[in-house]
Amino acid sequence: APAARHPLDTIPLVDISATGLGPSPLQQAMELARHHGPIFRRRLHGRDALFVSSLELVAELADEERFAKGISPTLHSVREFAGDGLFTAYNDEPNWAKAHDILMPAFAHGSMRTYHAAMLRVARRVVERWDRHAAAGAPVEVADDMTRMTLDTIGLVGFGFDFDSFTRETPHPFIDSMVRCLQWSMTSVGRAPGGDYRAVDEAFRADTDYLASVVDEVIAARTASTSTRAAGQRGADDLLGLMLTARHPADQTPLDPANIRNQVITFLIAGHETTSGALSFALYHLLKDPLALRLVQREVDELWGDDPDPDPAFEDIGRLRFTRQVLNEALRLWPTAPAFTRQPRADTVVGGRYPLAADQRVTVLIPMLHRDPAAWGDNVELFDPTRFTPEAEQERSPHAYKPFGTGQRACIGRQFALHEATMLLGLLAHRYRLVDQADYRLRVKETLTLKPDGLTLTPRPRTAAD
Ligand code: MNH
Repeated sequence: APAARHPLDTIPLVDISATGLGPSPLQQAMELARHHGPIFRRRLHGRDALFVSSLELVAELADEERFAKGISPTLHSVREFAGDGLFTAYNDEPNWAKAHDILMPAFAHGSMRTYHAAMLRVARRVVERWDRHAAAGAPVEVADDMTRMTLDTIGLVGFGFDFDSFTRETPHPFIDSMVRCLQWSMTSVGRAPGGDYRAVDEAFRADTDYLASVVDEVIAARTASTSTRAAGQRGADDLLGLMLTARHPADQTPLDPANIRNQVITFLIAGHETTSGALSFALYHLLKDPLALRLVQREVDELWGDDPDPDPAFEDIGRLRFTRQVLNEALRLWPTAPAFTRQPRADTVVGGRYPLAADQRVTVLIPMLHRDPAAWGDNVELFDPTRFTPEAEQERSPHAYKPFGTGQRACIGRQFALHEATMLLGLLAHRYRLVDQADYRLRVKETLTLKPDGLTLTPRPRTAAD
């Protein structure tokens, strides 16, 4: 009798052990998807991972009755420094639901209003810095400045802690350590058997220790000041305030200290790294697409006229519809958290023919979903913000666009990121022309998240003519 077939045998299998993961595992997986189609298995040193990238399959995986978030080996390795924080918690760990319920109010729409002033204050730090570069005719390092901005924003808004990134020559040391930790996680699944990783692991431990010391500093700054803080000063109801004092409605217990530290590190990372990349890609596209920049400028000019130092109101940001479309489209082409993983709740079949066991994780390659012609037409590489007009969105499947993940475990910070990013993009476009002095060619750098590598531009003050 013929040998029994493995249930996944009908799915293409690609063994990449000879080449390894390389510096860009996500872009490597995108290439594999282009060659092998919307579902394939990747084998690396005997370990297999299953990837999908079509609207048809993702629409099934998004069904919360049949699937839930899965923790991939990569995400599992992030637990080395983020533990059972919201992003990396297993669905059935009690601390996930507890922290989710406690922290949710900080992300309700009404809360964004209370963050607006601090977000604006940090956005103005970017403007000050870019003014100095504009006066000197010097280019800015886009991703570095966006990281300064988003780190200072989550620090101030979430934790009342000022990382003060704009008075530093180089980004806060938290950034370098964090990037190395993310890189350690990204490459950990690619380890060759028998390799010697002792030095790498030792360096990693030093970085996780340093991240933990920053967490201690952030918490200590709050607990030391609580007794002396004037009544009514902000703090009690921000993220850290909720973490330290709020009790779970179900059992009236607060978060335990170990979990609080995991949440602080989670929010310091998740709260800035991907937003920084999203802004950097949006600026890349505005640099390369004068018409899009012109349309953003028309929109902000309508609101703020030619006042060089406008005072955007909270409500203004929701009115920046085209600016928001630019961000949406930037996140279509390069979703900066480029993959999420799903796991069946029970044995099932997807695509009408691929059987999946309940323990079989499936990773969605979001940039390929965002390039599926079934959802996006024939010209998928074209940057076109009009893909996100309300009419166009109405006609598209809700599963065609997933830069913030899906379901119960989707991004909690989406409105936070979009408010912060739309405001900054609007302010920058209002004030500057963008000069592509380096004739930049896009290279996408991967550190688990995505950034345009080495992007620089020279901001110039706008004149009456532009
Ligand atoms: Mn965010 C989960 C993308 C900004 C905090 N975020 C996710 C997921 C994606 C994602 C994708 C789901 C991952 C998965 O299913 O495994 N997040 C983004 C992007 C941006 C972003 C593209 C910016 C652009 N995220 C933010 C901000 C914050 C934040 C800002 C906080 C202020 N995100 C989170 C947290 C989770 C998450 C926390 C985990 C939520 C949960 O599982 O309960």
